[in-house]
Amino acid sequence: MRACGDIMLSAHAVEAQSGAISVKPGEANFVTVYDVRVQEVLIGGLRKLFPEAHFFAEEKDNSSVSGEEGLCFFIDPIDGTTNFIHNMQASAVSVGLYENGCPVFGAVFDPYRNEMFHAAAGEGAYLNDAPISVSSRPIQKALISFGTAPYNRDHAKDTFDRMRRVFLQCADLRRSGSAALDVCYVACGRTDAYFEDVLSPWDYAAGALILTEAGGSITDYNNGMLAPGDKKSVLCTNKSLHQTMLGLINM
Ligand code: LIP
Repeated sequence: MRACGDIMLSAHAVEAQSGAISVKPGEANFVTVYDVRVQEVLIGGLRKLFPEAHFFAEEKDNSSVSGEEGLCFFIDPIDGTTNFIHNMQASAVSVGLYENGCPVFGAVFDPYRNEMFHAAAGEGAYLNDAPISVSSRPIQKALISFGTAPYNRDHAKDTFDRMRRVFLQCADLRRSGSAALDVCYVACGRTDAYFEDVLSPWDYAAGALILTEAGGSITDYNNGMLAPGDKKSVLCTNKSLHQTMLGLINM
C-alpha cells in the first residue's frame, strides 16, 4: 500500500496530463490513470499472496464477484479521486479483506499524512503503530462529517435536509471528500459520526472493521448491517451517538 501511496504522490498536475482523466456513469464520477495503476499494483501483488481470492474493486467489472464466498478483497485504489485530481491531498488507498462475507482485515493508507489505519478482526484498531479508539463526545460537542453522494444528485435534497437537522444539534459539520478517511477519523476520535446517503462497498469495507475494532458502530440508515457487496446508505458513529444520529437522519 505504501508503494501505491508513492504512485499517488508522484502525480503532479493531473488535470494538465492529456488523457489522464476519464468520466464514468453518474454525475462528476471521474477515474484517473493513477486509480487504474494503483489497482493493478494492488491486485497483482495480492493475487500472488492469495491466488484463491476474489477481487471487488472500483475500477473493474465486478458482475461475476459475489463478495460473500471465500476470500474477497474490496479495493478502492484512490478513495477521494476528485480530491486527488484537485490536489486537495485528502485521498487514501483502501483495502478490506472479507472471508465468507465477514470482515477479516482492513487497511486505509493516507500517503499525504503518512497515516496507515489498520485492523484485524478481534485484534483492535491502529493508526500506524498506536492503538486507536472512538470518542465519547455527546452530540452537542460532536464534529460530524458527511458525504454529498455527488454521483447521485437525486439525493441532494435528502442529504442537505439531514445536514441541517444534524448541524442544529452538533458542534459543527465537515466534508472531506474521502469516505474511507471519514470512517477512520470516527475510529480514531477526530470526528464523532459520519453519514452519506449512497456509498459503494469499496468505500466502506476496510473502514468498517477499523471502526468496529475501535469501539464504533456502522450501519445503514435503517440500523441494518452492511452486506459487503451492496451500494448502501452509511452511518458511522462513536457508538454512543448512534441512536441519536439515526433519529436525526430519519426524522
Ligand atoms: C468517493 C467517496 C466520497 C463520496 C463519493 C465517492 P471515490 O469515493 O470517498 O465520500 O462522496 O461519492 O464515493 O469515488 O472518490 O473513490
